[in-house]
Amino acid sequence: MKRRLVSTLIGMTMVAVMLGGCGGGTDTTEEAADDTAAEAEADESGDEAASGDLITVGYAQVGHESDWRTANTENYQNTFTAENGYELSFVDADNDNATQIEAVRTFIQQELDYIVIAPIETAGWDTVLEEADSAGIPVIIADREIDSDNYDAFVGTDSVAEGVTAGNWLGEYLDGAEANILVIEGSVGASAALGRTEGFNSVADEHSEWTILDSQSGDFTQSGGQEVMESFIKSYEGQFNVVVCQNDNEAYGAMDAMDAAGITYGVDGDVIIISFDATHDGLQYTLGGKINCDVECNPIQAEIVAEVIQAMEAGEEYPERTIVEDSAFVAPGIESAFATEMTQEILDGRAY
Ligand code: GZL
Repeated sequence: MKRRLVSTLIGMTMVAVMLGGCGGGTDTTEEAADDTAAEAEADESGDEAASGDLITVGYAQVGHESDWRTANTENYQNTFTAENGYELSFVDADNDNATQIEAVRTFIQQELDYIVIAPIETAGWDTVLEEADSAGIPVIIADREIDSDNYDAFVGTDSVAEGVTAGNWLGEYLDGAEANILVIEGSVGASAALGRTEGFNSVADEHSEWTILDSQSGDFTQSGGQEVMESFIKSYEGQFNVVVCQNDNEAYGAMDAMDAAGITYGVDGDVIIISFDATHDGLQYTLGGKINCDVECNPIQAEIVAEVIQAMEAGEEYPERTIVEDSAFVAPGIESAFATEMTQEILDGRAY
């Protein structure tokens, strides 16, 4: 981690508890999809004087693959507004690494004040981060981690801890019973997928009565989850009793595939479903007993990124790493030391 500006809180890792700040409901997927990498969106006002007063921020977003991503995008677009003092250049990289790196290069050419990156993959960032460093533009890595340390701050969640939570809950729920597990992983090379796999497997290694039959990427999408689950059913029907989906959209696809095959799941079914993200619809399924456990990954991170930028602007100390706190939820009737029993009140109070 480089020290570009005033010294940071050395080695400081903040844990932030975000009270959901984004509105709910509207799907910005179409809007996000319109922002192709070829044209980083900038303020159309063209008013140099006005934009000169605004802090220019480039956000290179993963894509629009999931409900979580939509909530994260909406949070940034609701936070980095002109009335809040920002000019946001938002690029939806559509889950393509080269497109995302091109977007960052565009931000550098535009000499933006700050660059925020939600990296699709952990690898491949050294060169473009060196270019941002040479251009004197601070870089904040958000949501997911990267292999390089050539950036100024990180704001995101702890995916390894999320995987450990899922494993600990399963151990508590099974209480020694056998588990034959299928895993629908997230996008290949994404730290969110790598971390959840590492965390869950670290617990699975402690359970000799557990077998992970197969693990394949569903790319964090509903169609990917359905395709992988259909393939798993062909290979393992009747052999599995747990499906771990590394995000809610994959879980929806897996449920569709199991419905089509007449396989029951959830608290009253033959198959336990564990999911990640705890988005609104995921928690709706959890409340309905279709998802047994949904481990939260909080997408409401833009306000924290804005606080880091404000500290940089003021030449003040800022945290090198801020881990956004997560929780976990289980279906009604399940008692757990690792997760909260879902209620309608909790669902109604969620910001995403
Ligand atoms: C997690 C985030 C993941 C979500 C998915 O931090 O990067 O990407 O779990 C999203 O829903 O697609």
